[in-house]
Amino acid sequence: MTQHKFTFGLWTVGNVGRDPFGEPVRKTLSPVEIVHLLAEVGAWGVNFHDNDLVPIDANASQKAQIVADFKQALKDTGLVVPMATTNLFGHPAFKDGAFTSNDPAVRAYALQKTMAAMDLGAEFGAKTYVFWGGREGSETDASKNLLEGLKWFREALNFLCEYSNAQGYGYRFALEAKPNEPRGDIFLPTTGAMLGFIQTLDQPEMVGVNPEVAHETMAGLNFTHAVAQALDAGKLFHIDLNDQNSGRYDQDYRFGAQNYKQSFFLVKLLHDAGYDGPLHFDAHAYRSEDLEGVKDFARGCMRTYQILAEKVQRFNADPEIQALLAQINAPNADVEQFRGGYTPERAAALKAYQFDRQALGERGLGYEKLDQLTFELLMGAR
Ligand code: GCO
Ligand code: MN
Ligand code: MN
Ligand code: MN
Repeated sequence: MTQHKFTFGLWTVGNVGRDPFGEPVRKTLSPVEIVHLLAEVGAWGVNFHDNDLVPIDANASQKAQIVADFKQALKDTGLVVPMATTNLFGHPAFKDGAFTSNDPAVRAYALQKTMAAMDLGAEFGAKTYVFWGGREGSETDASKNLLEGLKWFREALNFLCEYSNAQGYGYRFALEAKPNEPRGDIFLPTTGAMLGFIQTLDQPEMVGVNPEVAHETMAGLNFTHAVAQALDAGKLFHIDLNDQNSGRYDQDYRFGAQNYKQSFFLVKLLHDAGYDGPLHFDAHAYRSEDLEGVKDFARGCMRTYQILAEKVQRFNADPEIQALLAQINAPNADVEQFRGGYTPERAAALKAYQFDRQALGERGLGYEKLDQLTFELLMGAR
């Protein structure tokens, strides 16, 4: 298991199955119990929001005890804490946002709470700090000056980058987009929107993205394409894996539970690009499950990833598939002269060249065959 850096949040395997229509179906596990559960199923690391570990109303001595117990559990199991984050959505104070709340006191409190949560994460050696703005958004745009909201969010991130550097924490920030839920509309709703926004920050090199399968899928987008753009920009700092059907509520299914083929293309992209950061499962067990079912859920996420990673190796080594790909991507000596950057000579030669448009349009591409071979490989039929 440890060849992949599989991680879970305290809030994922610790999910008690509460939903808008029903009460918890599972007992609350302590952070220490969760660390032991994750060690038992073979995970590499554990992540947390400040208040997953230390309740929002804990006093100093309670906090010290919780931190000491958690450190001991990590020591006993060998689990690491690669990522930390802030709960800026649970408390009613954040009902209209945190860094983008219209209330300047809420914005200041969000900054204070995040600095304290960064201190906590750093104590455990976390190097990635995630920002998921679950409440940064609106139901009615009558309530918001959207340009002010973006400005406030930018100011907060600039402030916190400086804070991280001043403390010597060495954090890299990872911004996580989501289109909606819990707000009607969340600001910067897609990974692409985040990538654009990052370039407007004071220290863009410190800030990347934490894309999540479910979030792009909820927006009806192709998640793998979003991850490709993040990789291309050198901004894939972290990733949240789960599964989701388009057009539904935020389902947080076990990785690969619904869309096997798309999950395969995602694993293939990560593998082929050499991504070696944490693989974080931001999902939870079905509400039908007890504690054993939670372990089945966690093992299932990791095993599915490994099975798909093995399928990627088969795909990359499959002679028929590779021959087809080689044919699809065959070089064309006639147009080789047009590749590369602009020169006046190249532009003039290209303008004068005669293309056989008819032949270009008639050429069959073989994607049907390629797709069927992919399906058969995934189904174990080849
Ligand atoms: C969600 C989000 C969260 C964040 C988490 C870490 O849909 O609720 O994905 O789980 O990932 O808050 O920032
Ligand atoms: Mn999510
Ligand atoms: Mn969710
Ligand atoms: Mn997430």
